[in-house]
Amino acid sequence: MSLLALYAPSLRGRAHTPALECRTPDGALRTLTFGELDQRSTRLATYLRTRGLSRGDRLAFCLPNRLAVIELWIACTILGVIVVPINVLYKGREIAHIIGDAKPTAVVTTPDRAADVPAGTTLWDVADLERATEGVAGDTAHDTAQFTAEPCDADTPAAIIYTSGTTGTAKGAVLTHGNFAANARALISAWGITHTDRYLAALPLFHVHGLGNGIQCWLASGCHMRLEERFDREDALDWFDTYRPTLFFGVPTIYVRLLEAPAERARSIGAHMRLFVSGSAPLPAQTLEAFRERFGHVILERYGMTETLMNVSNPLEGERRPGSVGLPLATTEVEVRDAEGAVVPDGEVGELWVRGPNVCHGYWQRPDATAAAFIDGWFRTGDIGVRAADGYITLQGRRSDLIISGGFNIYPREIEELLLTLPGVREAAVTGESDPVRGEVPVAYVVGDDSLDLDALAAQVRAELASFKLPRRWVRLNTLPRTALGKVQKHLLAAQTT
Ligand code: MCA
Ligand code: AMP
Repeated sequence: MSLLALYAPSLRGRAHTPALECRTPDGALRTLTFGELDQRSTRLATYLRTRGLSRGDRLAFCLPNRLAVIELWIACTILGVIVVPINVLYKGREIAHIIGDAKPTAVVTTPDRAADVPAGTTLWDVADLERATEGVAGDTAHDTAQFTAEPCDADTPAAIIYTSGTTGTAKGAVLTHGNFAANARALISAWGITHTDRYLAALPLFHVHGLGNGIQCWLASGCHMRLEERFDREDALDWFDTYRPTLFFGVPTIYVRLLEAPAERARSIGAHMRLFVSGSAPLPAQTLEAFRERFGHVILERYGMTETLMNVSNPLEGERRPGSVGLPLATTEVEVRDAEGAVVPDGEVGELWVRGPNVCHGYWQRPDATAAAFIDGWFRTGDIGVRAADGYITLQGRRSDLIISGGFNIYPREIEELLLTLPGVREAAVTGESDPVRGEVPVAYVVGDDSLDLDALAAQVRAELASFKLPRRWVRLNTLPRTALGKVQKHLLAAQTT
């Protein structure tokens, strides 16, 4: 089994077709065909096997976007090894939790990140893997001619991707090859993706938006991809001008940034684009409208989750309704249910339950969490929404107090639990405050004793949490507003300043 066979029929007969362009370390662009990608990934798989990896093992990576991430993904697929992506912005305790839970054989990263990885973890320098992939390691054991791949079927786990629940502790959603394939098929069909598309990839590959939608749609359609290390508002317009993509996936913050484009440039970009897709966080109707005016495109908004990949999407043809995430994708069923699990009539608010080949089977070694989330084959999303009589679904919030900032998820409970361990803090509550660019940002309300120093507290938190989780505002209070039962009334916090 090779890349070309894995993604047949989209890649069959396309060994000499350009597959992607990406940056070399010195910033130049490098182009690879599907055949070259195939050979390189097989060489990497051969090398990984010599390092002891075999079917069912986990291999984590903590890397910004680069060619090696894609080749690692393909090599692991060939070997039946389960990939564990780690957000590059994570710090020690966040990484330690994932490693302690998934127990990967090794973490592939760059040496500068070694200090963030807990002592005792096996680290593999990505540069070594890259040398092996290039075939310059000089080790005959990397002879790909001898290589036999592991057969992988739809139920074979492909990745464990960590996502938090109301507990604030991240759980690993086990996504299978069948989940990724079903998701890619549904999106390719819904969004009309073909081998003639040119996909500009700037979303991080450690989340399912970039990995599950981006990489899988690229391979399963055989289109062309330009991979960038990360979205950069200074460079993004140049990428659009020079690469001339037809397809782009972004989070709302990215679209807010793109609105900075001068009118003429935006029009010219719009002229060669076919489709802009947004997801991971609510796209404000004003952003949708401003973007339509500037770029001449109505952004297509869709809705998904790590556990389910994509569920609902506005249509390619037909109304893309502002504020709505659209209609269920072809192979996904979506129901709106009440607290007792009964389906509610159209127009009434409830929790979205989903079922389909895109939905994961459960959480890594968490039968309790799996049992709580899955009922009779349906997955309870925790998202609250309403279905209109014509089927369009509008999200209205979540059961938990998730904050989404720039498309990254923040669970207040995680920050609150950390604050309570720090000197001088007696009580802490974290809420989201709306922000014109990021959508939401976290704000911390703290009750402390005399020793509490908010500046020192902020510095300690900075050392422990990914930058996007850092509270943007700190408020010191004498008490937190609580109900008679002692539950913090978070909705009253915004009105409190001292
Ligand atoms: C942000 N930063 C990063 C990255 N993204 N650093 C390294 N690599 C990244 N990929 C850091 C910056 O260093 C900076 O840190 C801070 O974030 C803000 O960066 P800035 O340059 O001001 O960026 P921006 O113009 O505000 O844009 C931020 C962004 C980023 C590019 C939109 O938030 C982003 O990539 N979001 C996408 C998240 C995503 O893929 N979510 C999908 C989750 P400092 O503050 O220290 O200076 S999957 C999901 O939700 C479901 C399944 C779904 O439906 O898709
Ligand atoms: P994650 O935990 O990263 O899988 O994030 C999934 C969550 O992102 C969903 O449960 C939703 O709450 C949110 N989300 C994804 N897409 C959208 C969207 N288009 N609009 C609003 N929220 C979204």
